[in-house]
Amino acid sequence: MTRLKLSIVLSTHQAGFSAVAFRGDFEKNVAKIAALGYDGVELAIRDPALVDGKQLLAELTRYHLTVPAIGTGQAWGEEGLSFTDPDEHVRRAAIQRVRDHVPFAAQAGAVIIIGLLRGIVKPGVSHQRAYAWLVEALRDCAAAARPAGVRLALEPINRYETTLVNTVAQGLQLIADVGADNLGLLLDTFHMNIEEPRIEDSIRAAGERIFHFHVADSNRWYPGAGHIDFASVLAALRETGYTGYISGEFMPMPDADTAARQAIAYLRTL
Ligand code: LER
Ligand code: MN
Repeated sequence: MTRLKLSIVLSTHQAGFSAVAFRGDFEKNVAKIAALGYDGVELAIRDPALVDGKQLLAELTRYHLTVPAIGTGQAWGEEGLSFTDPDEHVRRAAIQRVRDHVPFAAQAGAVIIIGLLRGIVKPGVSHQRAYAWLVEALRDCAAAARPAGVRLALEPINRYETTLVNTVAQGLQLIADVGADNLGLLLDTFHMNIEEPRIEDSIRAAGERIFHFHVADSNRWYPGAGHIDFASVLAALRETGYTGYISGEFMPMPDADTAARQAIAYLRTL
């Protein structure tokens, strides 16, 4: 059996999001991640204008690390950008931000993650209206990414974080409504453990539309620290023919180094 390709989330700047495994001090963390045996880093980038993509890639290449995915959620968390804000300027800025990620994503060979950047249904906005904005925005972003060969991965996120697209079934419906072949799903075991009746069945349903995969245990600690059956979940993922990365996105508990070490030690046993 081929070895799982493992990556871990790393932010290029300080960020508030607690599931980011390593924060700050980029080079030191890259060295640590490589030494632990990870194959890649998933970069959380608030604004690509703030990073030197060439330099980033050169540094990662030195450590033989790839970049399977780029996380965009900090633009929501720190700037309030979203595809579904009632203010058209905010929606436009969110779309532009995804377009801005395309050149570096193409260079890195990374998928662009659409997580919380899609937003939530804001007060005074109907679900239908928000959903229509979301479809429009994804069409725009997918069309901008396609010529560069870049794919977008929409992440179903649990009900406590968003009211738009919580389940895999809703994600697949959205993909059908958008109608773009470079739009797929990012599945996250933490969210699936809350929303899906059976995680393995949802993985099978998503099949070839799985463009990226996040792992955290039921308590959002590193895999192995909670009660998700990762042997069964990853077997279902393999059955779909998925050859991408398994990316660790969990809380830095009890501390970031221990979590990163425990995660890879556990996942390598599967
Ligand atoms: C991002 O990948 C994610 O899983 C969200 O829960 C961020 O809040
Ligand atoms: Mn996630």
